[in-house]
Amino acid sequence: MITLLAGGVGGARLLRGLAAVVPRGELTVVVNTGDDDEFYGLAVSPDIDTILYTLAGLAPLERGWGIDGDTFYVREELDRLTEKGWFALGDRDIATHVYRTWRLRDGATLSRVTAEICLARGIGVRVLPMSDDPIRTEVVSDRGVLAFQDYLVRLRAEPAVRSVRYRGARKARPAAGVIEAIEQSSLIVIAPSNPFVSIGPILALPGIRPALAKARSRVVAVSPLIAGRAVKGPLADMLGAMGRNADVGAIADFYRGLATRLIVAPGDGPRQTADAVMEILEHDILLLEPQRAQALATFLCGLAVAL
Ligand code: FO1
Repeated sequence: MITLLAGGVGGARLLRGLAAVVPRGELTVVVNTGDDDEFYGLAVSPDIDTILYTLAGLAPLERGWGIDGDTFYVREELDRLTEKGWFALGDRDIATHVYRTWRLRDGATLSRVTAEICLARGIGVRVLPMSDDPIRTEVVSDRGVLAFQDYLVRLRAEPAVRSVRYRGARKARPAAGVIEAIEQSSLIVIAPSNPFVSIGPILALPGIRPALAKARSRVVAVSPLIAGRAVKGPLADMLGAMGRNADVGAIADFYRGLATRLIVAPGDGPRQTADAVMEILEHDILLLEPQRAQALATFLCGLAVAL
């Protein structure tokens, strides 16, 4: 069994590669729900939907989120009824949000609704929300405390980030199966997602850090930075605003004690002597093309067997 801890687009790209090489029923993904929000009264779980659409072959390869070729007629009509929206919900994407909102209102858990969507869309990977309790990632910035999508999408990640917090995480519990997946997997992979806003919410859940620390010899992280730049998203700026260097050292520091291996891009390995706790491995980690994601997935499977 391999378990991937993932956020949005970066995690989905690696997952596409893993789903192609890991036998059906042997792959679990634990997904960040700190980005979840409500738009037009609908429950939207962007990272879960990015993962589901990617696994269902519906996601646009480059953009990563939403449904490829989707139309926006509902949104256009809504903009005539209320103030112009800033979060682009496509017509086919809205069907997911209608279904999720409807089932949650019936009392189903987010895990249950996610499993129903996987079944309906023929997805063989086990997709677990990190928690069924509400957790919201908030960005403390020079523009005040911002809800995550407000910061990332409406303000285009322009505010300077001082810190990130996870409202509700302390009293939340990991969803059923999450701790067991970490305990039972021969390899746990931390996806090349933003550590602060995509992986951080998962680590903030009670029980997750101790479970990873105990399993750390089987935990490998994939760097979300290549040559000091994020492949996608605001990570490099975030690190700068927090007074950190945007380099693999910052990533190694973030996961120290939780992972014992860090995969970095060729040439990004540290010059100084190997880190006593974290083994740095070099491999192609630019995963836009599916075959490159598959090559990294094959390398990770090799690690799983070797461990
Ligand atoms: N990201 C944007 O930059 N602009 C959008 O309008 C937008 C809409 C959207 C709708 C559904 C969805 O599942 C994701 C969406 N995203 C959009 C991406 C989303 O903000 C990020 O992918 C995650 O929250 C971060 O991983």
